Amino acid sequence: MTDSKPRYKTYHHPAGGWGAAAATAKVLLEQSVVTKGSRALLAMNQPGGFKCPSCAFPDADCKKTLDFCENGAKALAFEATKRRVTREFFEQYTVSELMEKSDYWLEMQGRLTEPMRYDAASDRYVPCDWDAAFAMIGSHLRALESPHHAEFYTSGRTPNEAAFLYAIFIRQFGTNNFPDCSNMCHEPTSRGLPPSIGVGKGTVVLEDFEHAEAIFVIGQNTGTNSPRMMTNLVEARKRGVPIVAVNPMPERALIRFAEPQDILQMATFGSSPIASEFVHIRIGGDLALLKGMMRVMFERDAKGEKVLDHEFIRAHTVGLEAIREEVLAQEWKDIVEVSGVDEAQIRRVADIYIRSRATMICYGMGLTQHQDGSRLLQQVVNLLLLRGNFGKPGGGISPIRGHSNVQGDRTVGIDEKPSEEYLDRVRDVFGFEPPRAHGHHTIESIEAMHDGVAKVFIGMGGNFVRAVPDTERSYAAMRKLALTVGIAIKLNRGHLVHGRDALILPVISRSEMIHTSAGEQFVTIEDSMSNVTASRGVLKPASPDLLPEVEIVCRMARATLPDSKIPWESYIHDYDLIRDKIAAVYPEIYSDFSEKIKNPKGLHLDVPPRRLVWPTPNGKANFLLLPGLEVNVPVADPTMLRLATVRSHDQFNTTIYSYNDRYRGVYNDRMVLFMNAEDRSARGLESGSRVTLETICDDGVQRRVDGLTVLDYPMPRGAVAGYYPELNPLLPLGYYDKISGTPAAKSIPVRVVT
Ligand SMILES: Nc1nc2c(c(=O)[nH]1)N[C@H]1C(S)=C(S)[C@@H](COP(=O)(O)OP(=O)(O)OC[C@H]3O[C@@H](n4cnc5c(=O)[nH]c(N)nc54)[C@H](O)[C@@H]3O)O[C@H]1N2
Ligand SMILES: Nc1nc2c(c(=O)[nH]1)N[C@H]1C(S)=C(S)[C@@H](COP(=O)(O)OP(=O)(O)OC[C@H]3O[C@@H](n4cnc5c(=O)[nH]c(N)nc54)[C@H](O)[C@@H]3O)O[C@H]1N2
Ligand SMILES: [Mo]
Repeated sequence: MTDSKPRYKTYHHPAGGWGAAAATAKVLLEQSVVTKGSRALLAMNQPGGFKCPSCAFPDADCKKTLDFCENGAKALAFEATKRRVTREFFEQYTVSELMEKSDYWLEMQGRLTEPMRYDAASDRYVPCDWDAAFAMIGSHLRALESPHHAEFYTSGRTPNEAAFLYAIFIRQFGTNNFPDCSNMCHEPTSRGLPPSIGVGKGTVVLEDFEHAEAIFVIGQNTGTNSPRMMTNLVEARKRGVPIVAVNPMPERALIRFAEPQDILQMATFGSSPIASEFVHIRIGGDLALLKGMMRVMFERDAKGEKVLDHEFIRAHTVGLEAIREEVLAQEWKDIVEVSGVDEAQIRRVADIYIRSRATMICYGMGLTQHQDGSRLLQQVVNLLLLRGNFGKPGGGISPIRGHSNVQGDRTVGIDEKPSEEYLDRVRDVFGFEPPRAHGHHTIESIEAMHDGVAKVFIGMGGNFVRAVPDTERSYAAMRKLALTVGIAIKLNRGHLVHGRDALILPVISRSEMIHTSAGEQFVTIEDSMSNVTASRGVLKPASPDLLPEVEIVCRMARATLPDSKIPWESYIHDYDLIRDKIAAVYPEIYSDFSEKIKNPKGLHLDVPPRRLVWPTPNGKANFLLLPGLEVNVPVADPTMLRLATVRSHDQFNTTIYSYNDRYRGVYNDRMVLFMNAEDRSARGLESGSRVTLETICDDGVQRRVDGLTVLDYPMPRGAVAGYYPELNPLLPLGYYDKISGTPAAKSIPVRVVT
């Protein structure tokens, strides 16, 4: 913990600009990576370089020499740090002692350097060579009564080549248990969109920003979580394109932004206004807003105005009439109450949408992390279909993905519910019969651990126990396991909450070079807009004892499946051989992969709705109904507040870079609760009071977090926000979207107890 005192003050400057430049310089300095880091920064997101390990937003057209952003630089600095976690470090601390340290402290210890094994007698991690580590994994997995007793997690930084082979290895082992970070993130996109438009991905590409006539940014904190997208928003704004931001928090960068790469703007301390409409939505109020907008359209259509694209609707869609009837049955009074937005603004926003001939709707966790997240996204599609916003430049749906390769991992087989088509291809290409029964998503994997069914957990990246809901229960579930394996670059909580046996396996990171007997290798990454590009590290690995993720997968496979006919050893050395197999399993999108990836711009994976082709069972785009206005089960408790757990500006998921959240004016503190001043005084609280939050849930478990400082913040009434992962103990395991399994982390029903 930093020893400075907490400070709270309103941030008056634009987001980005000199503040961002200064923060970038500071973080590079602190991690002692100035020269090394600057060299790496020059190679980041450039042809021949590596892909930024931070977010999944695509790169601009390489026009700029320094196409990076503050948070990309932070992610890189924390990877390229000079600090090291060595065997001497592990000698110094027992695991119980390490458990007392904060996540921030663990992160600051630096890069892992060699494989370690848990020794129960001393309660310490001790060195263990790679062969012994793989042998331990193999013997645990082979000893299981059923392959379904193991859980194989993936976090979205893992590149395509490693993820593809991991999926093959695990299926040859015999299970589809693939809990994934996507299960907590954009799974509603992957599961909700296919019944609507036939694909579980976004339909826009970067150039669409140049053609859009209106852009909606719903439930996404762009300036912090996808800063490179700010460039596109600023450019669109300069063209006079209306941008509508829908958010319960007036996120600074969505209101005003100075572009760090625009030297003139920085020299003059200028900034561009971003949103032309800021819609201050209640938490979970988006469905009511969308229905309000649709209601305006149907009302005006009934008066004979040309607000619907009838030609598109007739040619491409099914189901309009049921939607029209249901939407017109919603009363304005209810729409206004549930959304928290007045009718005049809804009409204004609908008018912006109606006037635009090409609209993009971008969204993030503010839409996905609700109990009906998947079906909510289908309503976003409904709105887009009404004006034919597919298959034309500037129109479409744009999920802004999180991890840099989370979409790619899904594409190449990390999927607990794989399609029959994929399984048949795996059988034909690799010559074994893969399991057909669906496996566990993240929540189901924790339930299986809890019930004593799961015995082994392997984490390919990520920080599973910190990312998942119900912290205490999830810790207890992990501790029941026979073996936990953390494949990682940094020490994290997931290595300390472990099974009877436990391994930490350190890997070569995104920014570092991979050399094998066949020469230098590169990996590939798919961004949020389906572009696949090569990523080649430029730095020397943090330690000579690190392995690439591909090699770890292949050697786990060899140790577990000694009779496997798959040439795992060859894949360790030559990644083109892996890409040839990806092409064989996915010929429609990945044909000639090894050739096409030589193009510095990579390849774009086909997204059929862009061509007005709908791979749905009826071959049409479907208007789908979500009755009513609520996306969460209503709670009849007048003391209830809806809690959104969000990211600060200085964290990457469970990695805490600092205790500051500059744009929200919070310094040296993460245990805060953003609250509307009227909600605060209604509870008899002073600004700055310390409170406890308690979850409202009828499953008999008490969930509380103490020591939260209440901050006055322009939240809508009834809505509060605080930081993830500190508030994960409040999120019940059973509180999730049933279609996708995604925890409803943006709408936890809580009350204040003092
Ligand atoms: N620097 C940095 N970059 C990141 C990450 C990071 O942690 N740090 N994480 C990466 C990952 S994995 C992901 S998934 C993305 C996440 O990026 P975001 O989707 O931006 O994620 P969050 O910070 O969780 O916040 C989502 C936004 O939703 C708003 N919100 C909350 N409830 C509602 C609601 O009911 N309706 C609406 N309309 N809005 C709501 C919040 O106020 C917040 O602005 O970013 C990725 N990029
Ligand atoms: N309450 C609440 N919970 C949430 C969310 C929320 O908004 N609210 N958001 C959810 C979302 S969107 C997501 S995506 C999940 C994130 O869940 P995870 O993806 O599991 O978590 P991260 O914090 O991104 O994982 C960080 C760890 O990954 C390892 N790592 C980093 N780079 C690499 C690499 O190149 N290779 C390997 N093998 N390991 C690497 C590091 O050791 C680091 O400690 O959390 C979810 N949980
Ligand atoms: Mo995410």
